[in-house]
Amino acid sequence: MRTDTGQAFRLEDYRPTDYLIPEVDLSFRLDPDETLATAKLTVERRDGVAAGTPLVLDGDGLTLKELLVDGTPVADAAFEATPDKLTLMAPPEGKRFELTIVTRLTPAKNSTLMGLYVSNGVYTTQCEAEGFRRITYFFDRPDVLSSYRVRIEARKAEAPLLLSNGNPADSGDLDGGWHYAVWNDPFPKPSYLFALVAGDLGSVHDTFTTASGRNVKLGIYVEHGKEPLATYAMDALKRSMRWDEERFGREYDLDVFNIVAVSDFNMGAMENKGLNVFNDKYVLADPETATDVDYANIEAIIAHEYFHNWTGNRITCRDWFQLCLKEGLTVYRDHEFSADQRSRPVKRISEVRTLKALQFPEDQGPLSHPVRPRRYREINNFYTATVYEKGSEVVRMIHTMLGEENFRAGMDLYFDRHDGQAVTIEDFLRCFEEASGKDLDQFALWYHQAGTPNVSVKTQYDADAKEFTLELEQSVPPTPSESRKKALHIPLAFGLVGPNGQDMAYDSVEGADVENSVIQLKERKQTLRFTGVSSRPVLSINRGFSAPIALHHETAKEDRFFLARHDSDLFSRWQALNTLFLESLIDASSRIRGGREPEFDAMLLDYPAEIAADETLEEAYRALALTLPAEADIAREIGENIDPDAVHRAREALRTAIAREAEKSFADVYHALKDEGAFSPDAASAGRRALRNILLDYLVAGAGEPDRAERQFAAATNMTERAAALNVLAHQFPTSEAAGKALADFETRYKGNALVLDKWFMIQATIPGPETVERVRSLMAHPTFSTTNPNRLRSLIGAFANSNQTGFHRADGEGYDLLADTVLQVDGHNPQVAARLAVAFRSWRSMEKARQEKARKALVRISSEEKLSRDVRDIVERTLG
Ligand code: B3K
Ligand code: ZN
Repeated sequence: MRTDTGQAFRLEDYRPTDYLIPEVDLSFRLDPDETLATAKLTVERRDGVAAGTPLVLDGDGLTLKELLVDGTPVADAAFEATPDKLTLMAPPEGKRFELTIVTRLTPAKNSTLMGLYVSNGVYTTQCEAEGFRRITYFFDRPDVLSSYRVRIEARKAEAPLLLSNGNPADSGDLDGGWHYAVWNDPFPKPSYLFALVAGDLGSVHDTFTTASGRNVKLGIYVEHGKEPLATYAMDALKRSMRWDEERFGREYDLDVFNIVAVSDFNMGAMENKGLNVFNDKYVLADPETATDVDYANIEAIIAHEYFHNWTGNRITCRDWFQLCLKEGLTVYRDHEFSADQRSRPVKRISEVRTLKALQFPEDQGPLSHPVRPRRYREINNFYTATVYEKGSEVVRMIHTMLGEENFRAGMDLYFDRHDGQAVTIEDFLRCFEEASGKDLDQFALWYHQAGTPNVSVKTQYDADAKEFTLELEQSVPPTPSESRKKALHIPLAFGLVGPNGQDMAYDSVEGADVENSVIQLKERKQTLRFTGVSSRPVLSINRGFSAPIALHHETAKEDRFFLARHDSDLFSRWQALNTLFLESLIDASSRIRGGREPEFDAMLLDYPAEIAADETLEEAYRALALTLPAEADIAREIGENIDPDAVHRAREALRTAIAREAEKSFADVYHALKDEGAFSPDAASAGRRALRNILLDYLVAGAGEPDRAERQFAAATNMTERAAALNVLAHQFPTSEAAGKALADFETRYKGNALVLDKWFMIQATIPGPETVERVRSLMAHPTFSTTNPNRLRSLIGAFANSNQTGFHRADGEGYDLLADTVLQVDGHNPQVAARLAVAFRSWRSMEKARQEKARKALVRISSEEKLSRDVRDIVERTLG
C-alpha cells in the first residue's frame, strides 16, 4: 500500500519530461508467483535538454532484477532503484539509448487490482491511472506516448489465450508446455492504455466492416460456458462502431477489437487500445439473469469504452488534471448514442436524475472540485461524477450554444488537429471557438469553477402593455478553496407556454442574447423584456436541462401542473411534476417532524392515475413520471438539519396516498401490460416492464399486503420482473414470511451466479429501517461474501451506505461504524475501492446535529489509523474539512 506522504500535485507545476520513450518492447514470462517483466525502452533525450541529465522513472512497489543500458549491465553506483523510483544518474550522452529493465512481479498476490493481477485464474492488467508503474519503471504519465510491441509467454495449459493491445504479430509453441504470442500496437499511446490478458476463456466472434471497407475482427472473451451471455454486448459493440462513423465520422483503426470480461474489477471497464477489459457485470446478460437496467448499462458502457478509441486514445490528456477532456466528452458521446438507440427524452430524464443524485451532492459538499481540478493528492479519487457527468453537461452546453453544425465542425477540427497528441481543455475549446467564431472565454469557467450554480427566476406579465418580464439572477455558493465566484455563461433553453400548451410568439426581446429559444445568461443579474405577448404565458425554463444548475422559480402550483400536463418539452413536463412531488414531500417531512400529519394536494393525488393510463406517452416516460423522488433526493433538497426517518415516512405516506387514489387505474394498466411474448431487451419492452414494476410498488403499498408481489415473483419469466417483485417484498414487508421465502428461493435458484447474487445482497442492503445494519453485518458473514471482490462489496456495503438513508444514517451511529469498519478493513488490500466506499460520508454535515457528531467520530476513527492509504486519507481528510 502507498501510505500518504501528503504530497499534492498541482496543475501549474506541469512540465514536460526531459526524455521521450518512442518505443517500448515488453516481454512477460507469466507465473502467478514470479512473473518476469522485461521492458526494453528506446529513450530519447528531448531537444534542449543537457546531455547526461538524470533519468527518473516512476515505480510502485517494484522489485528490480536487472538494469542494462544499450545491452550492458549498469554499475551499482550509477543508478538507484527503490520500489517507487528508478534514477539513472548519468545516462549516455547520445541522443538515444536503450534501457532494459527487468522486474519481478507476483500477480497472484496483487490484491489492489492495479497493475498485473490474477482474477479467477486469468492474468489481467489495469493501468489507468498509475498502474503501469506497478509493472515496470516508466514515465507513467499520459503525455509520454510510445508504440508498443508486447511478447507474452505462458504455460499453454494455464493460459491458452494471450492478448495485448494492437494487432497480433506472431505466436507459437515453446519448450516445456509453454507458448508465446506477440502483439504490435502501431498507434503511439500513453502507458495507462497498456493491457495484457492471459488465461483460459471462452469467446464469441464477429466481424465489422468499416465505412471505408476495412474488415475488423471482433472478439469478446468470457468464462467458459458463458459465451451466449455475450451476444448482447457484441450487438451493442457493432451498433457503437456504426454510430461513431455516422454521427462523428470516426472509424475504427486496428485489425482486431477485443473485449475481455473479468470478475474482479475496481470499476466498470477500461478502454485499453484494442483490448478493452470489462467488469463482467457490464458484459454478461440474458433475460433470466439480467434486468433491463443491466442491458441498458451494458449498451452504454460498451459504447463508452469503444468511443474512447478516439476521445481518449487517439487524442489523450496532457496530464491527469485534464481527465474530463476524455471522460466528460466520452460520457457526452455515450449519452447521445443511448438517446439515439432508445428514447431521447427518457434518456435525458435518467441522465439528469443521475447527475442530481451523484454530482449535485458532490458539488455541494466537502469533496467539491472543478470539472478540471487544479490539485490532487490521489488521482484515482478524481474519477468523479463532476469529471464525468458534469464534464459531459459542459460539452452538451457547447452543443446547445453552437448548434449541431458548428459543434460537429469543432469536433472535426479537434480530431484533425490533435490526432496523436496529448492535449488540454484549452486546446479542445479553441477548436470550437475557431470553428464557430464564438468566444468561449467566459464559458470556460464551467471547467475551472466548482459548485452548482443557483439561478433564481422571477416573472411578471403586464396585460395592458402585453409585456412579459423575466428576471434572472445567478450565484455560485463558495466551495472548498474558492470563496468568491465569477458569473458564468449559462445557456437556458426556454419557452413561453400559451393556454393551448403551444409556445407563444413575441415581437421582440431585450436584456439578453436570445437565439433559437436559448437565453444566454452572462451577468449576475439580467432582466429580459418580451414585447407583443398576447396573454399571460407560463414560463418553461431550463428545458431539456440545458444547464446543470439548481433552479429556483417560485411559482404557483397551478402553473407547475399546467407545465406537467402541457409543456411541449417532455423533459420539462417531468421536471415540473417532479418539483411538485419534491415540494410536497419536503412539506410532509417537516410536518411529520413537528408531530403533525402530512397533507397532500388533491391535484397531486389525482394526476398519477391519469399519467399511468395516458397512451400518448411512452411507458418508460410514464414510469419515470410516477417514480417519486428518492429519499436521498428529498434530503438533498432539504439541504440541512436532515432527519432521514421523517423523510422516509413522508415518502411512504405520499406513495400510499397516491396508491389508494389511483388503485383502479393502476391495477388496470398493470394487468394490461403483462408481457406475453418472448423477452426482448429493446427500449419499448423495457419501458413496459418499468411501468408495470413501478405500479406494482404502488399497488402493494396501497393494499398493505404482499400478495400481488408474491404472485409476480412466482410468475416472473425474466429477471426484471423477478428482482422487482423481490424488491417490493423485501422493502415493504422485510420481516414477513413472504419476503423470507422469496429471498430464500432466489438465493437457491441463483447459487453460484455471482452477478445475480449481487442483486440479492443489494436488495437486502437497501431495506429501509434501523434493523438493516444488523442484517448487513450478518450478510457479511455469508459464505459468499468477500471484501476482495469489488462487485460484492459495492452491492452490500456500497448500496447500504449510498442508497439506504434510514439504515446508514441510523440515529445511534451504528451505520457509520459499519462503514468505517469496512473501509479500514478493505484499505489493507484495496485502497482504491476503500476510498470509493468512504465517499458515502460526504454529506455528513447536512444531517441533524446528533447524527453529525456520530459521523464525525467515525471519520476521525478512520483518519487516526496510522497506516492509512493515500487514497482513503485524502477522502477522509477532505470530508472532515
Ligand atoms: N477510464 C476508465 C476509468 C479508470 C479509472 C481509474 N481509477 C474507464 C472509463 O471511464 O471509461
Ligand atoms: Zn471513460
